[in-house]
Amino acid sequence: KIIAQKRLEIAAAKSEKKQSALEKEPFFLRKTNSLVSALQHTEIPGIIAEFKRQSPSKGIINDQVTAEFVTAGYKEAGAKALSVLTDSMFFGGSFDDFQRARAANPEIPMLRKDFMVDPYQLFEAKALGADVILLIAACLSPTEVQSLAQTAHQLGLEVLLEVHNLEELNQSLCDSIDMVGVNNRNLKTFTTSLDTSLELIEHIPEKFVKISESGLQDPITIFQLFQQGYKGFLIGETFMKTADPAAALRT
Ligand code: IGP
Repeated sequence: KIIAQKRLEIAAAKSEKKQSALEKEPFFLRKTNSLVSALQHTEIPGIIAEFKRQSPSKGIINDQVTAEFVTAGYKEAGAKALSVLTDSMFFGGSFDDFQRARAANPEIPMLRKDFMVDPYQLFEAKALGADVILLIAACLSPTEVQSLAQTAHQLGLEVLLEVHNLEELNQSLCDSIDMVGVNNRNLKTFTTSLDTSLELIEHIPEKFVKISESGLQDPITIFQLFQQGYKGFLIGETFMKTADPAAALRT
């Protein structure tokens, strides 16, 4: 359902703005900030703090705060990177949120969080000022993963491959991936289990930076996963459900 919706959105976007027009936007040639470098040799868990207004599982999480306020606060509180949703239909995100967050934080790696299914979206990501894009193994064939990852690299974007299980990992992992994100949220039931991260880590080759995603709430768990080899921790709801998300990161 999500993918069908994306295809419609992309077709509309393409007729409004050609790829060649995206290439002329001011941010398109900007030098990106590397998330791999920010996480690779970190001696403390790297928090990737997410700006997420709503989700299919929780409905509205927070509609009282702006992207620039929250993300500037996240950075100030020590986040290593930011993730901003650009999907509007399911997550209430927007390009405007992303651009405001980028403008407020020029120097931090930023992930465009969306369902990427077409190379056009990679050009969009670059024009928005993104540094990293997400490829979700559950939504793409292994060939699509590979070709989108290659195009992303040609544009200077880093690639985070998201997997939920061993099958997705084994099928979709390829050399054009920079980082592997293990999503603890089961896409069918929406429940989260840290066992997913604990079980998959040993199957991810050394050279990929590893990130644990979703359902992370307490520092003890994060340190436990860090000891197992995860460098990055993608956290949205725990912060966003509070009135001051950045304050929640600080504590
Ligand atoms: C953040 P949480 O449970 O901390 O809010 O999760 C992030 O992992 C989650 O938003 C996410 C997501 C996604 C959202 C992971 N993969 C793909 C949209 C699309």
